[in-house]
Amino acid sequence: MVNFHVLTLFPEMIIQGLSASVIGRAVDRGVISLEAVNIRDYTVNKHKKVDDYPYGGGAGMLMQAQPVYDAWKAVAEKIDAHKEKGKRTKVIYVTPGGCTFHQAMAKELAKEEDLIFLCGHYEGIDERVLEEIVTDYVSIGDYVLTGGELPAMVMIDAIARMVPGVLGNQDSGETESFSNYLLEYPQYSRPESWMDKKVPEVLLSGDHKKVEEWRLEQSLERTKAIRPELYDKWAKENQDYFVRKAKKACNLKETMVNY
Ligand code: 4GX
Repeated sequence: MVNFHVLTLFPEMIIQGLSASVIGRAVDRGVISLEAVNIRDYTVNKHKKVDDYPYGGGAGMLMQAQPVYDAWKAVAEKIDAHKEKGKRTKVIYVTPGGCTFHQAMAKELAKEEDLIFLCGHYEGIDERVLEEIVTDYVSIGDYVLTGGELPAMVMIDAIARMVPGVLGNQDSGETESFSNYLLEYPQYSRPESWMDKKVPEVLLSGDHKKVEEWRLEQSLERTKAIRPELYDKWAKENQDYFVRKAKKACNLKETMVNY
């Protein structure tokens, strides 16, 4: 169970974007919860303003500290009421200036009870409130978006599917790419022939061992070509695979020690 809390100027974007399909059903079933808090609701400005010019000049506007801090405070106090004392709830600031989000991070964060995401807009947020509340600075990759909502949704989706019960079926979320450093192998469904393209023979053979071998070979081939750094990582951790393969090629028994 993870309770996701999102501090944003566009709460409807978060709710809408995560209400469909797998995540939406998980929320309905109560396996995770999702709350989007409108930062604008917390401004003390009588015109509901939440942004202002950056000191020192420069293009664009900055989100001011006050509404962000008060929105966070409201959420943090609600969390503290139902949580054991002393445990600090992580506040993830979604920013291109953070470290890059990855699968292992998703898996770790799925163990938290509550997660607060802070979505910036315009040119970012006044540094002083970030220093006060943010625990983690995280980016989804090296490109610039118009706001933090999409990155927050991306991270929530990846984290949520690692929460037990979210994927409903037997799938533990562990079997795909990245859990084992390899890219996915190609997959085929009916019909057996489509536009004169046949399903690879081995998949129709019923030989499960052969199928697994073929899939691994396909994954390795793709990973080596497209993501050589992932391939190297896998190869380093699976040296025995290459030893076994070499022995097979020489018609040697697996149990033989050398050559
Ligand atoms: N991975 N953006 C945040 C506002 C902003 C501007 C400057 C902090 C500093 C992004 C990404 C991303 C666009 C979200 C700018 N925040 N976030 N937003 N890529 O591009 O995480």
